[in-house]
Amino acid sequence: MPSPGSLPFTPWPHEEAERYRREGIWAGITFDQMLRRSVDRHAQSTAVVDVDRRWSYRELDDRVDALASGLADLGIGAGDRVMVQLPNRAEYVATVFALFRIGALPVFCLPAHRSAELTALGRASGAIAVITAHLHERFDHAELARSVAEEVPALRHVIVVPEPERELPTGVVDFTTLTGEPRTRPVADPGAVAFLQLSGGSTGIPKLIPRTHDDYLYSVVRSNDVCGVTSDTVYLATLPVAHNFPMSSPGILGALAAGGTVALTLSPAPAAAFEMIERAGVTMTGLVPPLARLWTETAEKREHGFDLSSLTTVLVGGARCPDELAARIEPALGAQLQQVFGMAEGLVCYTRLDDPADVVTTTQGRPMSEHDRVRVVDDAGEDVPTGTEGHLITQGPYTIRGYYDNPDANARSFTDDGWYRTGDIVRRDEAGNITVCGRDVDRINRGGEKVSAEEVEEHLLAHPAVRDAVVVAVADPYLGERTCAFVLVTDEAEPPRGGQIRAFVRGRGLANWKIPDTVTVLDTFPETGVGKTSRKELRRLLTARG
Ligand code: OOB
Repeated sequence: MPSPGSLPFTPWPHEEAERYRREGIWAGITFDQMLRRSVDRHAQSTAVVDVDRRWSYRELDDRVDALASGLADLGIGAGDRVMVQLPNRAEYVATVFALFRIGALPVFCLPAHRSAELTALGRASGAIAVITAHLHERFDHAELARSVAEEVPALRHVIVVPEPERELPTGVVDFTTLTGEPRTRPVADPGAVAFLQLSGGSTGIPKLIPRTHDDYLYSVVRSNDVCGVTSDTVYLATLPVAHNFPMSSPGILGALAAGGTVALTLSPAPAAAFEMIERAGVTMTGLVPPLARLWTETAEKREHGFDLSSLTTVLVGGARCPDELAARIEPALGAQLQQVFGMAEGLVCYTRLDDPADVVTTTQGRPMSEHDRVRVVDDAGEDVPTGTEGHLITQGPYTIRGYYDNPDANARSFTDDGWYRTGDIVRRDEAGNITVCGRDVDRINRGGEKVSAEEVEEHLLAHPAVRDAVVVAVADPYLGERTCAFVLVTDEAEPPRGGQIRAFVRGRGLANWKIPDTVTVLDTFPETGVGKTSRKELRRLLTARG
């Protein structure tokens, strides 16, 4: 088992790291220390509210302590990786901080992940445990985790948050039995990796993102400044909370760092989320554009019957927010819009609270830190003039220098001198505001959830009758983009239909959002001049078919 210091990750160059420390950009504390500070200052304030619980900072801290001891008694310790697949409930917060307290690294999984993703994540991270809920949205996650553990020998512990009145399957650890007396523990190195986050749009081998306490806490504290987060903030985690956006932009970690309150909703639909806004006095939340549209349309009808007057700020990001929608959000929800353009690898841009309306509704903002370095370059890597589209590359105090244990991905995604290639095509104006125009990688952005064309193509090709497959994005009025697959099939008496191939892909245990929205069987693929399948041509073809 590698010690935290020997995890396969690429640190910042020594001199740069020294500067970040010297200038206090990296505060030199861990997430555990951050929580303890908030507990000291705000012991009686509400830290966490979910559908049926309300914990003060003191209660949260006690639960974290007890759970940390229970996890340690199982043999989980510093440097161990633990997959966390929990929905938006209070246990999520306790679990993540208990893992931080013992120096173990959460590996952030999403409730929508299924066997294909969890198995790949388990293997790539070398996780020794998985913590999941028993049932979520009628799906049995305990059974899923158990079957994944059979495939991944290193996964020794399956820990499950039970459901009232439901028996847990055998062979799993009941989360509620993990408890023990508080202990004195060594403090982790703030420069060490705190957790592994999943990159949007990974290939079959997931790209894991190692974030250190120092770098991530900086991104959280900067986000708090830019978004005006204080101890009065009540942040509602509407999106699946393991995503980088609701976690840290400014997210639940921002609220906890400031001594504010984290509210969690299991469902992002207006009925559940609006109820929570009224009940917890939510002041801030983060939404992807399709949800922002749903909330806006619901609020515009003025029939929902909830009091949303506590809401002051709505962050929208994860995918391009259409200008037309951006202009409707403030009047409908009575809260200021902040666009956020970020990535789990690091860089986060925000529109500012005092920006003019046209900047807020038509751009995705500018980098949150003066220490972020961004360049917009052409195909040859030369900087393009202001206002011209180009590839966005970036570097800075909270943008990673390499993926976890993945030299191939590093060679593709980072320049030789350590700039992260975001894959985004952008335009920058005189004031530095960035507008996202497109992307140069085969990634579909399905309403904020990323789909790697290559990953889905691999699953399609596993079908015995599929000889070739191409997955492309097609514009969708609600999601922004949806996923369309084109396949060539072998000569058979009864070739499979698109629907059957979709069912096959689903059966391989893929998260729902990655199942192609349509699968079209073609006789041949259109070809480019050099005989290579042209994704552009396929996209045009599908669009022409309507
Ligand atoms: C967020 O993080 P990821 O890692 O799931 O996805 C990053 C990618 C970006 O490279 C870009 O392609 C796209 O998502 N994206 C946007 C966007 N925000 C993200 N594209 C257009 N407009 C936007 N506003 O998605 C993420 C991480 C932190 C905060 C917010 C979002």
